[in-house]
Amino acid sequence: MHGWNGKLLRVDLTKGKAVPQKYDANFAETFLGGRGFAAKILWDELKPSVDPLSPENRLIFAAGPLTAFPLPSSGKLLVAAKSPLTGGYGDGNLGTHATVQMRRTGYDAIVIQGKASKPTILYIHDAETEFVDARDHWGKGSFQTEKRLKKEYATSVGVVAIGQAGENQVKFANVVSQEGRAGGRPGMGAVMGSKNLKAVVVRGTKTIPAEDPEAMKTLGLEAYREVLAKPLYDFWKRQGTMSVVEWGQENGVLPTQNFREGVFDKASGIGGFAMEKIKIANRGCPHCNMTCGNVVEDSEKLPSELDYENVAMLGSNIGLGNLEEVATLNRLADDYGIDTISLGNAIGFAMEASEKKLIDYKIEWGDFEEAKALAEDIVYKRGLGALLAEGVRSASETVGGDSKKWAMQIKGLEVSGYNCHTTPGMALSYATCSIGAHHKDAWVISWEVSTGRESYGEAKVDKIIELQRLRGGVFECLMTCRLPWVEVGFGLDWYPKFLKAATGVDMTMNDLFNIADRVFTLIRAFWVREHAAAWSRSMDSPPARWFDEPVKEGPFKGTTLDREKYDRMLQLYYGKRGWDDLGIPTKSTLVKLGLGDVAQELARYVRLAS
Ligand code: PTT
Ligand code: SF4
Repeated sequence: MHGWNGKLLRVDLTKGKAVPQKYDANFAETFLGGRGFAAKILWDELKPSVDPLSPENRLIFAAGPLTAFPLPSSGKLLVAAKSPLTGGYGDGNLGTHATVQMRRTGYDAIVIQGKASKPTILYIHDAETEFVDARDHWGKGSFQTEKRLKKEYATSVGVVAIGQAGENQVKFANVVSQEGRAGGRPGMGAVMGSKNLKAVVVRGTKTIPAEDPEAMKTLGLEAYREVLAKPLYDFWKRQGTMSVVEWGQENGVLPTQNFREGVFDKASGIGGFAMEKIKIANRGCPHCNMTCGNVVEDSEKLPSELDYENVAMLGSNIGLGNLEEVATLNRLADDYGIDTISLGNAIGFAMEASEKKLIDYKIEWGDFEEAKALAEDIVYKRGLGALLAEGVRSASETVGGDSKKWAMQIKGLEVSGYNCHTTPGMALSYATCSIGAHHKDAWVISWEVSTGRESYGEAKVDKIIELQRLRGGVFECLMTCRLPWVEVGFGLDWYPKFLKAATGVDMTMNDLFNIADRVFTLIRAFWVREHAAAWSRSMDSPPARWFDEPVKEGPFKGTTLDREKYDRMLQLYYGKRGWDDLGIPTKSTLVKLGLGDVAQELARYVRLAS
């Protein structure tokens, strides 16, 4: 096999054992890599209802067949597990040298089970794996951990680590690398912490085998040149994702005060142009020539790397209009290893609950010092922080009142940075995303805003499915960054060519879409199996706030989503996906996608329509 190394590393932390496991070309071509591999392994190996924080859960780091080749933005790593926040499939994607090093060891993925008896670091160097005592690192932030490990092993090693939030098993702790890359929103850091695994350090010296190394080289050079020549390149390098703040404000979708508004009166103070004034460096992921990490100096004079989501959720969503202060919250989140999106939701939820006097705790919109203190309480699970560390769905059950309506989550995952009072397509995209309310699978909102936000029609449903195939499928399985395509218009036609040069396998875009559908449907089956007893259409329902409480400010004042129209749109979506009225894949859909064995297993838990 070429392109794929054809090998995974299986690690059992309880036994202190690591063994290589081969996989064949059929597995590779059926599931491709990254998310495809993770979904298949989790489906096959986890008994339903297994506690996500128990040793039985699998923590998977996976690359794809294009990862780490000298191709645009190929330095991405998927981290996946059953989520402790949602009880369903969970994953995230981060740019890190660890993925490059892992591929050079000869492994395409590391699958970790069990629990170490004491804090441990996994050190993988080529064919060797060592289990290193990490008691010295426990209790430290992810930045310090990575710095020390690089000093101990070599500056060239790749490191992924958890901070204190992962150690304390905060349900939305994530995994961090390179002091500013973080992934695994639905609690992948908590799963790592539950296994007593502080960090994975990787060093590889092998060459990743390509089917046609010459073609790979030529294609890579041409592709990098094309990225550089794109008209949008210069502005992208200046602002990266930060320009979305101004765009969100203009279009009334910037999450503000726990998503009750879509405009923020201090938006210009936290946008891309404000960021440019305090930018001190640009950082990024390996193999990327359009790096987008905007490093600024925060209010404590320390570097912090900003992206749109971080700023929207820790800025406008909590009423904070000072970018240096937002940057401090963001830097702390990276160091603690906690997801900024869920953190911004949790703090916004607390601010609203405090305002409505539903909790005996005082925290006002925009109060930076209180927000910082609460963030720390969440990480260390103190007082109100302990409640919020379970996520807003769980917190709303204790807080009571009408807080369930404005606990901004779907399937337990907090909503990412777009207010959807006026954008039904984005609401449906959140509702049907494979991990809960995240924009990664289908960021349909920009298309929706420019083509007619008021529509609940078929064209929108088709667009969502097309994006889910591309973003949630092709990119998450090939495991390269999607932003060259999304942000500067790098052509999609490059990817089958890259795949052919890397693996020798000819796949058209349609073949890739077929794999994407297989993986997406398998993940859906995983969710249904886990939640079989309680499964209903309400699993795919956005928060009540967007239907029941009109926005009071901005260009769309007085607007809400329409429940009946949303429901019809959801039905249309189910039909196009080949799912039944409850959103469960039918037997024929599963069989058509080569998932006949999944159909048999799923039928043990729910009634499958034929
Ligand atoms: C992603 C989510 C996002 S989406 C952002 S900013 W974005 C937040 N980033 C966080 C962060 O930073 N620190 C932190 N403590 N928590 C954070 N939570 C949020 O997590 C990221 C980029 C970005 S920036 C995006 S959109 C793209 N995402 C890609 C993807 O998902 N797949 C893919 N093939 N390519 C992608 N390219 C882009 O990568 P999750 P990164 Mg991220 C610091 O993690 O769980 O997937 O959620 O990894 O290396 O920082 O790159 O406006
Ligand atoms: Fe990383 Fe940004 Fe480059 Fe994507 S575009 S690989 S997120 S630096």
